[in-house]
Amino acid sequence: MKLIGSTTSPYVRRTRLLLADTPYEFVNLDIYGEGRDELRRNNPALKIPMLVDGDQEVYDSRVIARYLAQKLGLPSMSWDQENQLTLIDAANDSCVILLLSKRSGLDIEQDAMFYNIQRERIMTTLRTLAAMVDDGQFSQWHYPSICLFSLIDWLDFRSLVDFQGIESLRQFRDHWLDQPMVTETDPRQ
Ligand SMILES: N[C@@H](CCC(=O)N[C@@H](CS)C(=O)NCC(=O)O)C(=O)O
Repeated sequence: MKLIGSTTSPYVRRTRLLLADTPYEFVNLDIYGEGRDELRRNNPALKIPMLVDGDQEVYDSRVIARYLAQKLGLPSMSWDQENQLTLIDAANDSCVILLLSKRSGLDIEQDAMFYNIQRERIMTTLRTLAAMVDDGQFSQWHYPSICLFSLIDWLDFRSLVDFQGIESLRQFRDHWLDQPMVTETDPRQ
């Protein structure tokens, strides 16, 4: 299997953590720079991660996780876990939008509907996820925990949110730092 991604993407990191015990080839692309042509050749959606397993291409981390669960016999997710993943992805997508806006020289603090709804979504999803952490819903190292860990560590790395009031998310991140492949996939390296 070949995983195409980058070392900084939280969506790629979740897949790398899921594959911690599985041999595969990792292709690290700079998707906004010299790796963009290779990305264009591999995925018309122009997003990472994508997985290539023999003749089968799989786009999108969520679909890759389903593919791997089937292939490797990993546990499937409950509907509540699917909802957790939807909240994590919603926060993650809005934060990617903020990061790309910042890199484009746009003022993400401006009082404009587009940015107001991103900030509101980030706040509501992260508060809900922090409450779920407090409730013990992420007390095992399963795929939803892997995804939440990758998001929170990336938000911290990019300094994208203020953790005041949602400190349990950082505590959750700190709790899982010793898991396999966490150090090797640290985006700060
Ligand atoms: N739903 C996708 C989201 C993937 C995603 O947004 N990846 C970012 C990198 S963190 C990306 O490729 N962004 C490129 C772009 O938005 O142009 C997944 O779960 O794989």
